[in-house]
Amino acid sequence: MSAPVLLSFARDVAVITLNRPDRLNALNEAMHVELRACLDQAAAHPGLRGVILTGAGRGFCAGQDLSERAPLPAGQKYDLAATIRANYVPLILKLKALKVPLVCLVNGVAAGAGVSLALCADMVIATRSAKFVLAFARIGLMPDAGASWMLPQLIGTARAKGLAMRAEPLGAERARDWGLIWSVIEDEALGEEQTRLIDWLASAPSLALKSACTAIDAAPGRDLAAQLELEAELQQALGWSDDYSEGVAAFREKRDPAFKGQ
Ligand code: T3D
Repeated sequence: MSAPVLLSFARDVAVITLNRPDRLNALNEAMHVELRACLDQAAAHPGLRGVILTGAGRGFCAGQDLSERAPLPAGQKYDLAATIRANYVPLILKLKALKVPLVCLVNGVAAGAGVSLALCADMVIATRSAKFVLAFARIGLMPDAGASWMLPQLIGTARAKGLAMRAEPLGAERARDWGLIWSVIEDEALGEEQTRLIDWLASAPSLALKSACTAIDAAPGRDLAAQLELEAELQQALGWSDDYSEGVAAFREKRDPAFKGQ
């Protein structure tokens, strides 16, 4: 039996692949454990430059594996707060705590918590045939795993509520046009795009990219003065980085910079 999550490294970029294609990579208990372990392993990789999260097969992730939610004997109910706290909360927080850029390559349908997973990324790129389905209402639930927090910030409350209430698929192109994701690629270009992303992340100033994303993510909860202070602090750390020295030197010497992510 193959592992439910695959981890590989290329040029110090971690590629994490959800790997239960026959279930559209729906998240079961084993997959949660493995995914968290892969994220820990990636985070501990010396000189890590970025993380790419994608799925095997025709789906990205269909959210919670509903075969783990079969009806219980009369009088018994699942405690979803317990399963959310045990699995989804640590997963989302781990994804958001990465110190390098996280790019999600959505290779097919993302549904339920699969949408939340994708939206944790600093950049989301989807194939043209991919779609985003807030399927929760179809089974009598509401968006979780951070979706109710991320969606309104990305696309506004009217669209967030519409997607949550109607649970209709949102195609990749409309998702891009609404500002939910960064870009759309042709389905056939998936492999090429992954290689391009690895090359980009491996040569980018990863500290600077992540700091930009950290500041942008923090903005909604702050006033301008607090945001200016956060920018100053993050920029101070970047000013002390080797990448900044290299960037300025390369500019002055009229050459391409060779960033090391340090
Ligand atoms: O429970 C808690 O701890 C609370 C946390 C909840 C978080 C959540 O994510 S709740 C939402 C759970 N997810 C869903 O409700 C989505 C269910 N899936 C679908 O609605 C559809 O499968 C899709 C819209 C994603 C894709 O549709 P389609 O027509 O392209 O594919 P399909 O034929 O429905 O699925 C293909 C196979 O994958 C199929 O198996 P089969 O018939 O070939 O043996 C299907 O049963 C399986 N599959 C798809 N999604 C799931 C799944 N199996 C288990 N769990 C799934 N979520």
